[in-house]
Amino acid sequence: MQALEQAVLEGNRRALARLITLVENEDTEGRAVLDVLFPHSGKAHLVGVTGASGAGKSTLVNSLVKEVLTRNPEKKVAVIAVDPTSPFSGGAVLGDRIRMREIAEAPQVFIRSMASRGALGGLARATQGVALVLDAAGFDLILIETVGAGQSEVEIASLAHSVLVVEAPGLGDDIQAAKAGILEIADILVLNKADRAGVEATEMALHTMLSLGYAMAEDDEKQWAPPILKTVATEGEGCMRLAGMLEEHAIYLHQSGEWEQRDEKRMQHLVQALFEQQRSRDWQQMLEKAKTREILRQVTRRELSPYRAVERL
Ligand SMILES: Nc1nc2c(ncn2[C@@H]2O[C@H](COP(=O)(O)OP(=O)(O)OP(=O)(O)O)[C@@H](O)[C@H]2O)c(=O)[nH]1
Ligand SMILES: [Mg+2]
Repeated sequence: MQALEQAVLEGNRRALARLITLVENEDTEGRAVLDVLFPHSGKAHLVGVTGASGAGKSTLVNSLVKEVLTRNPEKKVAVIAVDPTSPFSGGAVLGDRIRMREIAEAPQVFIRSMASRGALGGLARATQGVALVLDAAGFDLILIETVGAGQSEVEIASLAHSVLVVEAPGLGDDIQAAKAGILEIADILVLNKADRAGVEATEMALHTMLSLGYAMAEDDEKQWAPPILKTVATEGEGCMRLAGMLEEHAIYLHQSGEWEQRDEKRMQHLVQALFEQQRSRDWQQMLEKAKTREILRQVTRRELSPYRAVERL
């Protein structure tokens, strides 16, 4: 075990991949290594990249990372591509690999795909664990790509310092009010596929929605106004500005004290998730199997309501 943590700290990629698998599987050995590595974490800039499926997130991550490395070849960058849609969508993971092939070969870049298993909460826990490992292993920038599907965007906001929301024209110019939720978590709005028809209309709609959001949240004295950046991810267009904007946001977070605030929230979120998981495990262990089965049967027979069943258990 000591060998594993040592190897990870020394930058051994195979050791890193192995540890990530252990953490993903919530293995006890992985946890023990994480205990030791944890004090080394806390330096990385965690960036969430979210948006509708097909908006161009992976392509954008590829171009953005290329740009970041051009600006600073020393930088160590990791990408976590989360696929919460389906446990069977090996295709999406493969697609990510293809979209990110240009950066995948760089020695200072590490890419990890994670498929969903079980509940969303489990995915968030695992993602946090993997991000902690990469942070402790010395990655300066960690990008977390996830499809914006309801719950997951709220979760990404709770585990990143900066959130990029990727939009594209044609996904409906009548961007419904329902979308306000995802705009709310954006620190930077990326309007990708700016080479497509209808960009202007989408840009106007986004501006309107953003200003509406601001009018409503005027009292919360937020000083960072999320900019809208147009990109053509396939050509790398606009990615230089995006890389610069991310650096600016990190500086803003440090100067305003928001970096610490977000970190605190993230740790609170993680500890709470782990606590709930543990409590549920303890509870399940305490239950007597035969009695539980009998109570469940009573619920199925409609003799007992589910609420009363929980009380009984
Ligand atoms: N025209 C144009 N096409 C783009 C642009 N960016 C990405 N695409 C294309 O859009 C398609 C989807 O891109 P992805 O990067 O896989 O999108 P994604 O958001 O990661 O998709 P999921 O991971 O499946 O949610 C691909 O065929 C890309 O080549 C762009 O700026 N302009
Ligand atoms: Mg993708």
